Amino acid sequence: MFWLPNIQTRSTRIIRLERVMTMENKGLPQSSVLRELESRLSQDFAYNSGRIIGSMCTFPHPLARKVYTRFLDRNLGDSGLFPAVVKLEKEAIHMLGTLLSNPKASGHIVTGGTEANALALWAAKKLSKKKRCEVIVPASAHYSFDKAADLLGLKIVRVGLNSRFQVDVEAIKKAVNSNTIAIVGVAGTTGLGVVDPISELSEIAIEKDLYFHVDAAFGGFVLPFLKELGFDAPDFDFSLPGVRSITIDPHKMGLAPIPAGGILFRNERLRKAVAWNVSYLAGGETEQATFVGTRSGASVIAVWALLKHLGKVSYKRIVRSCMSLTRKLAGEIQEINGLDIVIEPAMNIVGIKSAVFDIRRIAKELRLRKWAVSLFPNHIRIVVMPHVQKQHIEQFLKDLKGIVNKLGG
Ligand code: 0PR
Repeated sequence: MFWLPNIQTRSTRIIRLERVMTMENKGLPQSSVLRELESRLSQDFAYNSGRIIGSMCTFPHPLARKVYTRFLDRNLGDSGLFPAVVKLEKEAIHMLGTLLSNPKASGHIVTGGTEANALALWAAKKLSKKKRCEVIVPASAHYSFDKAADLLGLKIVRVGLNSRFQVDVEAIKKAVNSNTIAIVGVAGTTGLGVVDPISELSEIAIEKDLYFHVDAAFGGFVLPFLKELGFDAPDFDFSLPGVRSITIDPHKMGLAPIPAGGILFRNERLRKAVAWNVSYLAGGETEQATFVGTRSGASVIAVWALLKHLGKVSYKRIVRSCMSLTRKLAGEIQEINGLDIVIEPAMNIVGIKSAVFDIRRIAKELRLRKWAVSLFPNHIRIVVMPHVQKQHIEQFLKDLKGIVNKLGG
């Protein structure tokens, strides 16, 4: 069932539902299409308002926007037509691999973390000789693993967390059985930005000869820089010998335009597990190792451009400023009567909980005040992305205090 609001244009003409829903016979002038889009889309949330504080995406960097629009016809689904883009993708993967302690990593810029995680499980399945395949994931793992398992005919086994919201290593060991093909660790959980004990999981994977995938969709562009900034950031990447693949998403903290996820395999052999030959395209024998066929070369070019332009120094500066606001936010929430943080933030994600108020009620009040937050079963998630500035955090805290006063009184 579709629902579209009636929109009052400048001439106060009401665009009727049927009119909006049908294709024009004689097309409308560009100017009126653009006017209508401006008017309708202005109703959405905008990153630059600072009101989107529960999302892992942000406004793409101006260079990425420029590059993306300039090269938006490039299609990596037909690599023979665009060998220069293929080369840029290899270079981008090489740069990401180097960031993740493995310049020899092989992989692709894909549609997002969902595709990246699914490709990792696909590789694990294809490399395994087992009939009934099980994959062990933390209870905190993103739902993309459930989607992938459904598609690939795998059984997902979710195991519990310890008091620091990391996966319980002993529970993982217990869950391993003869059907297990892979384990997953998360470096920056969706709900709280927690990093699982990746080095311990790496050891288990080696000992039991299991495929080990690390989901650093969010943390991949945070942890390497935190470490260099002197924060206490644990090892999570290819420096740990059991890690076979990593998800790292440029369209989250990498500031790239959507769609840009990243899947990196430890070596070319692993990537080849999901590669398909395509015989008939302009390049002659070509190969695809992604779920999608036709895919955005512009995304890849934008990621390459950002890695080259921002370099480690600028990404570090961005992470430092997000972290300083995160600490301010976390500190001040603890000062508000009846509210607390779930755990000291390991990255720029804060979980707000309450032992006094119904957290859903607080989230509802925040939404009424036009704050776009995410609501998890026991906490509100705030993600301090680069578009979130000090004044936004201050206004948010003011509103939060107002809500607590209202509900408390
Ligand atoms: N892995 C982790 C750890 C994630 O947090 C996410 C998504 C994914 C994988 C899947 O990534 P894609 O969404 O790129 O496929 N995390 C965000 C979330 O679920 C996705 C998101 C981003 C949602 C921006 C809303 C939003 O406004 O919260």
